[in-house]
Amino acid sequence: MSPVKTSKTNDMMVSTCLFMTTNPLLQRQFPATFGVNDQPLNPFKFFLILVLLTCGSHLRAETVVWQDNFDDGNGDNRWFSDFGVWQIGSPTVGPRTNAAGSRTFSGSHCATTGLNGNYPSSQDSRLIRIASFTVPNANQNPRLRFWHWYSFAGPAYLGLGVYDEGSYGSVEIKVGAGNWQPVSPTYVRSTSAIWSRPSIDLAPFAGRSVQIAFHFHSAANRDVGWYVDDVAVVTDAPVLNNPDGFESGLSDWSVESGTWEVGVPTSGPGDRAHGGTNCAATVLAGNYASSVDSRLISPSFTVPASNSYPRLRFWHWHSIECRNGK
Ligand SMILES: [Ca+2]
Ligand SMILES: [Ca+2]
Repeated sequence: MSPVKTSKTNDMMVSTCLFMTTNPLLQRQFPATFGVNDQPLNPFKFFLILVLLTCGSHLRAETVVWQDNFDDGNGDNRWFSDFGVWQIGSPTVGPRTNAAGSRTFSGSHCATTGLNGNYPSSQDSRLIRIASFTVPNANQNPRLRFWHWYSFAGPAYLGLGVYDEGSYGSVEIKVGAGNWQPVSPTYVRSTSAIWSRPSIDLAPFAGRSVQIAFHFHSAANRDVGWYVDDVAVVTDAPVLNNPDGFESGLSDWSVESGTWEVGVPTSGPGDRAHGGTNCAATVLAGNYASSVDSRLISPSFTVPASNSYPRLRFWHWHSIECRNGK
């Protein structure tokens, strides 16, 4: 039931120093992903999927189509909950307080499955943005971005070797009067008690009038739940800074399912980054949680021609506990 589920001696940090080549020939375009997987009951798994990059400027490429930080106190006029649970306001439980003393990502308000305590059992409810919007053209790279923090209860044992499904959440989209469909991973367990920022590609819905929702589900067990803030639809091609030492923050990188954050580390390799003051880490201040599985995902970039020897280089430090503590 604790919102913080840290365990073991776990940490990983990446302070990148990414090479650059400038061959203009376009080869392939795809994101680099940095993954961490720690599941105590499974064999140790840790992987990095590393690819290549071209040059980029030190910018974040975001033109905001619309955004909502919930801080004006009128969020209930823009969002509604189809079957309860969701609230917009100033939480008294959940994430640790920010610099302004609020348990939000920004300002004093966010949306959550419970401002003052754990969510109830056996719920299924969406937080729905009332206004529909037309998704920009695919060549504008439309994407949904938001900050969230979650701690969902795991399955409950029902006896005779049977467990219920536990709690989870996902982002959904509805085209016109169609059915809701998921556009995010299914979020389970926790973000390791940190706020993280996904990026959800909306290009498949370009030109369509859509609504978005945050869909929450609980079974028997309860927990503090899901907190969402700074929801935005943005356009413009994501920029990969090269090299990226994360001194400008997350920039156009995104986090798949929590745990990864960018900033000044206060735990890990001598409590500092390899270069500058910032790095990317599986929790900047302390251990990552149990049973998380999440990628730190780069902006898309174009891989230079093979005759220019494109390669990815980075500095990293890791301390990852695997099965049986080995
Ligand atoms: Ca806010
Ligand atoms: Ca750095």
